[in-house]
Amino acid sequence: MRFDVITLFPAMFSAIKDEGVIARGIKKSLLSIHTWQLRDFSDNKHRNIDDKSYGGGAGMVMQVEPIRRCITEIKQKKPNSKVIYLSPQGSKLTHQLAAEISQLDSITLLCGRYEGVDERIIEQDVDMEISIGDYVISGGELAAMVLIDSVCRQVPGVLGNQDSLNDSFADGLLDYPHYTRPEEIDGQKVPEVLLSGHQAKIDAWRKDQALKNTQLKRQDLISK
Ligand code: 4GN
Repeated sequence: MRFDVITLFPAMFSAIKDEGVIARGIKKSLLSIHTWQLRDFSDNKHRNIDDKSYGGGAGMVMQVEPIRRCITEIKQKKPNSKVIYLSPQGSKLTHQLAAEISQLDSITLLCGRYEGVDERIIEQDVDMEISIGDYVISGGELAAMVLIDSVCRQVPGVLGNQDSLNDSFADGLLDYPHYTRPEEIDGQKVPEVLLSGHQAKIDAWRKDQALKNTQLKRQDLISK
């Protein structure tokens, strides 16, 4: 799967490209992440890509032309790339939506700064507007990285033996509790059943814990 990212801060993406699960996916040629410096698509010597907002008010708006030129260049390589804009106005990113996106071959992520992009980009160039949650952050980059990470976990081969099937939310429930050595610390014991070696019992306990966890912490997930 290929990601093309349009951003004013390409260096931020070293956070996911250089280490961890995504870096390994890149090494295995299952993933690639290409960043595009939007300023390279400016038409003036100052490399400006933004201008004042029509109607007034504080803050700058990202202009149509540089973004459209950049998308055109990406689509010369990947004509079917789906363009996603990260914004608080988007549909909420869920495990399910990440799974659907992971089926695509190529996506382009547009990262906004300032007051965001000219609305005509959203109308004509953007296929999907996605939000990572009901809060505002200073730029679309961190949101794009959250999306890339959640999508890449579900690309076959990126995690060892399909570990994402065990992720929280994969079955609509929260996770069960996890324990490792030592068996006892400061009087706190690992639940007996996990030491029993009886896998069916362990599976049943984990299922029950996941359900209880969800009931206790996220009643809204049960109601759905
Ligand atoms: C996305 C972008 C929050 C999200 C963002 C989100 C940059 N904040 N909830 N900040 O997914 C206005 C235009 C804010 C760019 C945008």
